[in-house]
Amino acid sequence: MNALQFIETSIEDGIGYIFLNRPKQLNALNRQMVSEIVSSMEAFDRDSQVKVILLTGNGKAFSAGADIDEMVNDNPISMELTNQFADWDRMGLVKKPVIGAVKSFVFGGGFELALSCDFLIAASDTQFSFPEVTLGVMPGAGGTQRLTKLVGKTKALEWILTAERINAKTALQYGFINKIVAPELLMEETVDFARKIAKQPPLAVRMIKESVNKAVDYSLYEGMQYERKNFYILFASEDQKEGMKAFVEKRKPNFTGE
Ligand code: CO8
Repeated sequence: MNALQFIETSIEDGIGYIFLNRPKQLNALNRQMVSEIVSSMEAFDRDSQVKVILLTGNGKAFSAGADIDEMVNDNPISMELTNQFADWDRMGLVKKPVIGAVKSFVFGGGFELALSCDFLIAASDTQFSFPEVTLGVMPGAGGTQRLTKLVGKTKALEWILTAERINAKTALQYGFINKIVAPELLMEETVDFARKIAKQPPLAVRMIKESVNKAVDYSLYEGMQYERKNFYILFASEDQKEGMKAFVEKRKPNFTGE
């Protein structure tokens, strides 16, 4: 991995940590930072030590969105030529579960980054918002699509057009976060949650994530076919043999990830 300028990473106990690290700018996302996030996720995806990826922000906020200073002079041609959302597409291909621990401001591109996670644990002070409309633009990294698929058109359109701040309680009520925790317990609770997933057999976790994600894009019939193939594939794994043998022998399974 190249030297990282805008994030910090570490690995501990099966969890690959990514910390957004521009706290003075409330972790506003510049292009280099997004590229570092995605490259680190991909490196964790290839690293057998890592079972789960945990993404959070250093300092007060998760992220106040795309770096407006960097975007102010953008034009359509430069954005097309740099293919600036290619990194975001790669993020969607990460196979291991990604858990976001969010707090305070989760705005704009920061909200889109959060919605790219598979799970969100939110501190009770979290505020989600898409303020893009107030800047004369709109969400561009999946916000109009992901939020709408998660909460339906009625609320997504209202929230994106009004730039209203959504608190953690409302987010939980609409089902786009998993859990609300006290701000001082955010990391502890998220690590506990991550450990529950990290101890499961990795191949089954991978196939389950892939299959559930297909439910968002595929018809029920296509999704069922996809699920079935993944179900069959798991019977080629050592962990399936071990998991079922352990059940029959009334002992705890020892999963190896193979
Ligand atoms: N970009 C650049 N700098 C920022 C951003 C940002 N999005 N947000 C905060 N900062 C900077 C501030 O300029 C300030 O810097 P300085 O100390 O040098 O003046 C510092 O962070 C602290 O911010 P504030 O003093 O404003 O802190 P407050 O607590 O008063 O306010 C707010 C916090 C309400 C979050 C406020 O900073 C704010 O409104 N920020 C902008 C939020 C916003 O509009 N976000 C959306 C950006 S557009 C977008 O995300 C489009 C996504 C498209 C695709 C994604 C590609 C990555």
